[in-house]
Amino acid sequence: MATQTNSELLLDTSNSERERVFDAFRRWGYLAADLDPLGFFHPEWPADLPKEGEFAHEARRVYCGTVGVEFIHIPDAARRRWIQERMEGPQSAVDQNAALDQLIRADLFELVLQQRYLGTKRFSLEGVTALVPLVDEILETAAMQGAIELVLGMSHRGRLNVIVQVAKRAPEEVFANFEDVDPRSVLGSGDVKYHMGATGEYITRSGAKVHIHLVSNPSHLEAVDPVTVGRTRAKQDRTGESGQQKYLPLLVHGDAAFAGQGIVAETLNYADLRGYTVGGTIHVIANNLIGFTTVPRESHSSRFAAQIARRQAIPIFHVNAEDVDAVIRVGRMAVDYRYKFHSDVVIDMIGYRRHGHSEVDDPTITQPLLYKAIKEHPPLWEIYAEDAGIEDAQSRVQTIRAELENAQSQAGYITKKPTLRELPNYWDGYVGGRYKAEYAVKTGLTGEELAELGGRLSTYPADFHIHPKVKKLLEQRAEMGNGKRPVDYGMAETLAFGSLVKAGIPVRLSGQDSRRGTFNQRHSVLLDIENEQEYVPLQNISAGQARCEIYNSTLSEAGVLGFEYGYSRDYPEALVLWEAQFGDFVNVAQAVIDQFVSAGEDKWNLLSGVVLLLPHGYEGQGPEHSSARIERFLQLAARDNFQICQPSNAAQYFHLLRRQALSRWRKPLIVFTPKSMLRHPDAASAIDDFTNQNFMSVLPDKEVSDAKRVLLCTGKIGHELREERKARKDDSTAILFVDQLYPFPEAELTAELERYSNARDIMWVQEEPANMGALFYMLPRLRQIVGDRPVLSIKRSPSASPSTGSAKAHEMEQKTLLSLAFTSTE
Ligand SMILES: Cc1ncc(C[n+]2csc(CCOP(=O)(O)OP(=O)(O)O)c2C)c(N)n1
Ligand SMILES: [Mg+2]
Repeated sequence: MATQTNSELLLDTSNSERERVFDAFRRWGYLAADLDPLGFFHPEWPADLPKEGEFAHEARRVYCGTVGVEFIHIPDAARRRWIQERMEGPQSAVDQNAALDQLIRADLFELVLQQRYLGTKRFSLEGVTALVPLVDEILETAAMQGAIELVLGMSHRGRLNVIVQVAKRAPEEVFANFEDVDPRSVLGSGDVKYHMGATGEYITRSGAKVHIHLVSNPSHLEAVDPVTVGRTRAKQDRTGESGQQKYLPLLVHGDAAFAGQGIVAETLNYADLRGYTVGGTIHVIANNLIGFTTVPRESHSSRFAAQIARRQAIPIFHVNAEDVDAVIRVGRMAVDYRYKFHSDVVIDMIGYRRHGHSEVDDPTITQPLLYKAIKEHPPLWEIYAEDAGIEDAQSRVQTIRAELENAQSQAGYITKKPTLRELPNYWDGYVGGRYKAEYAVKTGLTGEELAELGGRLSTYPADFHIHPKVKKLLEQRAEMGNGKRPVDYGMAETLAFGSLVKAGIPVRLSGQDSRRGTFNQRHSVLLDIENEQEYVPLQNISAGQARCEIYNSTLSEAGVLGFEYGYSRDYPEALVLWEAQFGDFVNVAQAVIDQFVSAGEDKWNLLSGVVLLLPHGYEGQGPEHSSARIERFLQLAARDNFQICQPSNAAQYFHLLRRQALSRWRKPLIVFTPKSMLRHPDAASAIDDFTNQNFMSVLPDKEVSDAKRVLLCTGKIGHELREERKARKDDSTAILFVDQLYPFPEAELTAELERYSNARDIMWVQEEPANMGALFYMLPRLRQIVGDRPVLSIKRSPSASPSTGSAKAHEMEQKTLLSLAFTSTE
């Protein structure tokens, strides 16, 4: 009977009363479960649940005990049946001795920190210390399923405890961080101790090793989620078919953050998608029923913080954090479920928070009654020892305490601040830090290579029914490849990708509508118009080529960029790109940019070569389709933390992409990409430009050698300036494109400006308003280069919004800009 599904149950009229009653409990029992150790979160008894009767008692024991499971919303009957059998069948054994030791260790670790470093923030785990036996069980079960690494993303709560109890780092290392033994080594950089990543080795009871990788985490709650999943995916991809089995991601969330942060929904949403799946993530909400000073009724409209996960067809296990055996069994079930169905699982473990949000807060001001109850509540290990009938708990406490105190007294002798982290060896050979000339690489290809690639990239199987528009595009690309037609950006990009995968360098690009390309420019995946079969020329270049994967992403910026950043962290050999639909939407991913892309190396010494493709340019499409916010990236730029470029023609784009993949200098690359210029003849390049040059940070002006005026600019406006110059029959104005804004190409610019030592007017021209664009960044730098010559600027008036909404107003403004660039003298 227990193996029947609900739909079967509905059809089976002879079905017993028992099943009818059980079914009600399977559906609604979680609402009446006993989940809060302190009893503030009251069970609700839905009207449809019978209270009395033999079956009701039996069903109530299973579904309204200290575990409440939401699973009836899962449409797949096999999955529901699996959970039902595990819940209703015999319960597996728990090693209570081991669990007690873990609880004592977790509690005492916090206690020693509390006593020795009073008034320092540590974000104690006390109240949800069952997290330690839970993660322990997750590791034990995962190891049995074949896991070799747990990729763990978590925020502040209990992180230090997890580093010691789970990642098995020596407690003295964590204590040493409290001593702050070597502040000089991190002046102006580094991060607080409860954000640092850690690696370690967990050894299971049967002696198997599981590597622990705790991902470095910013304060921005949940921002680490997509990064952790992306990192896991990269590790899985490197491994091949058994990747999902070997690498298991675990995300530990706070209750308030899980309910409140949209990036959680973004990350859950791509769990089953081809480009993003990791075969299931385990989510644990370390639910202390509070977020700083905010209680659940102020924090989410739903009864449970986990509600957001209900839109997925995944189970949610609510469990009382003080029934440690139940917590352990739920952990076991969750991992088995993940491995069986390759699905995400949520464990909502409900406890409390022993102290204030951090240990310097007094929670009795905001939650006086709750904290009165907490004060009187014994630590979990005491309750557990008593329930389990383990009598030597006190002597275990003394032994463990002595051990920790000894470790603490050693901490001062650790003279170098521990990093708690080792780099995986696939990072060997890649470097960060400041740029050095020796990192330069040759990026051109021979004419034969280009012709061959061009051929491959513009052909498809003979029986493939191609769309007539795509056919035409491919015919044009074939002509571009053999020099009969100038090469446009779309072809330049595919040549760059094709040449890289041919050389064994994987390429992964994702973004909204990126397979076709927002501007109809990419067409990386060809579709047969009769059967929708796919053909990807980039995957059909040569036998031993690397993977080329181009995915349409979900409609997400932060979640997807976080994923790609994470991917780049564990795949330095690959070219990993995220494309914004329009560059304007990049600000939805601002937290990921600020916290990881820009600051990751500074804070954690972690490198990434992720590429951001951000369509940029003022083309009369309104305030949200004009600007990728060049100014924001320039403001973040320091100590060569990333590269900011705007390639002004197709060949420049080609060389830039290849440079990024081929150089051993691993830095994020921000590329402002074209829109209308994608097919503009002025931005197309001769095939020769793909052979005999590299990326140039400054494009010289080949037409004007003796100039009275030098216009400096970046991107589309430069081409418009050239047109304007032609229209004016002007032969005394030179136009220089600055294609690399950062690191600042001082030597190249100096050389170019020296060629025009007679020029009186040096002008920075931009289409962005005065408070945006590269103006604030370029002016002081240009002034330094030109010495006593004045540097002027042409730009739109300051504006609160990037552009006008009127296409006509835009055109008038643009005309004025172009005209002023040639006439203004002030
Ligand atoms: C995006 C973001 N907003 C606000 C904060 C400030 N903040 C830090 S912890 C916290 C409360 C978190 O509550 P919860 O998620 O329940 O975790 P807990 O501290 O209770 O474990 C807040 C608001 C932050 N770190 N990140
Ligand atoms: Mg909380």
